Amino acid sequence: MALTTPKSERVHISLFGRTNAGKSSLLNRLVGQDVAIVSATPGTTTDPVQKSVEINGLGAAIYIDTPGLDDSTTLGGERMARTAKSLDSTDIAVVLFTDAESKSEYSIIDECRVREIPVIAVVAQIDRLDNPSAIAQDIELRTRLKPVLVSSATDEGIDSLLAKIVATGKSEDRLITEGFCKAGDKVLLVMPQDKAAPKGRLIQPQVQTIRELLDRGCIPICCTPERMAEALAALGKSPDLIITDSQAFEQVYSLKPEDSVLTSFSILFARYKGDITLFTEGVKALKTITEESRILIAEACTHTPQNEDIGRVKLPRILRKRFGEGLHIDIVGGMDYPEDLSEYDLVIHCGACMFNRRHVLSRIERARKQGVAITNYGVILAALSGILDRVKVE
Ligand SMILES: Nc1nc2c(ncn2[C@@H]2O[C@H](COP(=O)(O)OP(=O)(O)OP(=O)(O)O)[C@@H](O)[C@H]2O)c(=O)[nH]1
Ligand SMILES: [Mg+2]
Repeated sequence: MALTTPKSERVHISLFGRTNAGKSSLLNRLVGQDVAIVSATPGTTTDPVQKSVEINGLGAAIYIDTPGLDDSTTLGGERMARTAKSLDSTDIAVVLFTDAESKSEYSIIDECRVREIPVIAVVAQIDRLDNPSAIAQDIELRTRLKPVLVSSATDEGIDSLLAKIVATGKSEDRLITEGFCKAGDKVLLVMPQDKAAPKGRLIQPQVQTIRELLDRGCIPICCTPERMAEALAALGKSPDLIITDSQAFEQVYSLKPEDSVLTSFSILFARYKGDITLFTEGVKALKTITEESRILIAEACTHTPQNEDIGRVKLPRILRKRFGEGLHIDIVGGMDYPEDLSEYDLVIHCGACMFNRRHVLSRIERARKQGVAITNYGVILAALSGILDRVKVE
């Protein structure tokens, strides 16, 4: 099972530090395998190395070994730009020190603080340092972080580091249905299985939601829109919560018992994967959009466009119909999300099933900093079809 956890659902743990700090050696010790090349030559790791793992007590994670920072360049240069890109999706940053004086480790920690990424400081290679405790004290004075002392040669401290990773990861845990239901609640999931649905399986958001409801002690009941009336009758009482696919919204809304709370998978996932407050705020930009406006549609993946592709076909069609054929719409895919968003009046991001939450938040933050409204597919489609005002959003 573990191998099938998508990368986007794995806790991203990145190792940062100067060249030769021992990042690749530490990665190998943490995963118990030689996955990264280790050598005494500084600059051995030139591209991030990733290793998916199952961490006891935390679950599915991915370690990312990054190219070493170089003190002469501090926060400049191409290496640093790549490191910053790694930070975009980092959930936990493990920063390796071998002394307390070099600047680049502190720069990384500062950057993590700006981005609100939890940091674990590590004094590495303690088997060959003169006074690792003194180094740790200095680092603690400067950063208020208590470093873990480790050696990849003797394995000292590796278990403490793992324990800290687990504790940090757990505190970052999020729920899809947080605040929408509690243990014992009956939750009706309305999931159309039409020809657009993949054969023989449920899509990831549905699977994840059902699993979470089971874990939370709720009672999930599934049906297609056609069987919703029967499902309600079989239940005997109103479900506490109904979660529907947006496609079936009108039908579900018309059948919904008055005392059931209603939401949609796309709202729950916009919240889980992004910032629902900013996304709902972002759709207000629709009020000021005109044919002269510029809109950016950003997709996480670079898939081959399909017929009824939401980002490339459906959304531009709806927007042009509403605001005029001359509406300027740029579409970018994968990592081509522009640094400068200031020319846009609205950014519409995809549901980001390929990205982890941190990555989406990095993109949201970029828009927010530049004063550009941002929303996502699910929220804008819900707004355009009048769903947004009729569901529980937060
Ligand atoms: N004695 C000792 N040597 C270590 C330890 N960790 C790493 N080394 C050695 O230090 C050198 C650099 O280790 P790497 O793990 O390649 O360092 P890195 O941070 O990945 O370096 P770059 O990829 O160049 O950025 C190698 O010769 C390792 O064998 C340690 O804990 N103890
Ligand atoms: Mg390396």
